[in-house]
Amino acid sequence: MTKRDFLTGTAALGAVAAMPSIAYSFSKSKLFGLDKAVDASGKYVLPELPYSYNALEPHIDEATMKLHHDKHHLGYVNGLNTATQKIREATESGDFSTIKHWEREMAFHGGGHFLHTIFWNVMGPNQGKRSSELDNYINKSFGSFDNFTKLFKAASNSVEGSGWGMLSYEPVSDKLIVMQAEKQGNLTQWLQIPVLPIDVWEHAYYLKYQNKRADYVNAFLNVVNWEYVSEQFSKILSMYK
Ligand code: MN3
Repeated sequence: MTKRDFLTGTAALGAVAAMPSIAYSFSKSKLFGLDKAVDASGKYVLPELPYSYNALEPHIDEATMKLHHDKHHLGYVNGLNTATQKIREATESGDFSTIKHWEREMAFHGGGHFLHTIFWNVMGPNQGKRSSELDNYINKSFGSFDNFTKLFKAASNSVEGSGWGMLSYEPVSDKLIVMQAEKQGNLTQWLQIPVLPIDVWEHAYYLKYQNKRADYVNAFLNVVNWEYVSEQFSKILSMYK
């Protein structure tokens, strides 16, 4: 193992610490398109949208998608690469005086990069159908799909400030849960695996919906690609069974 390999591995372990469920469990799979979020050298890269910028019209508008993907998401990719590089430099030099800052930066931008990659992929111009497997888990976890959407909307609508609503798999109880995440990860729970995240930062909806987040959350639920989400959920379950 070369020094560079070792240090790259160290940085990767740091990313695992920041977002363990995503970075670790998904690293060997093509779940949610996350294999396109990093290149062969280990550098984080902005994946292309899996559809055109206007494919989600009229629910999510083209201008928002361009800004959100090309500017905001790219910012998280760049921030994560910078943080990773700074942590590598600190590891090489033994000077950890700024490590608290860069660990926060890595968690924030890593959360942003990985969650946005999932977010683009769980939406699409075609909605398909939920699998019976996913429906079974929704029913055993929430009672019904209607109950799930009510909870998902209430949780997403009430995220304080910038953040995410999240349908997640919780392997300890083998159930689905809905959580909020402030910013890109605060308030989340280790070991939960995202299944359906919704970005509720204002940049995700303000151009079209202004302060009406609830309208945007409703619109998001119109563009969820349930067939794709069902397939990813099945892969997640297969990791644990
Ligand atoms: Mn966003």
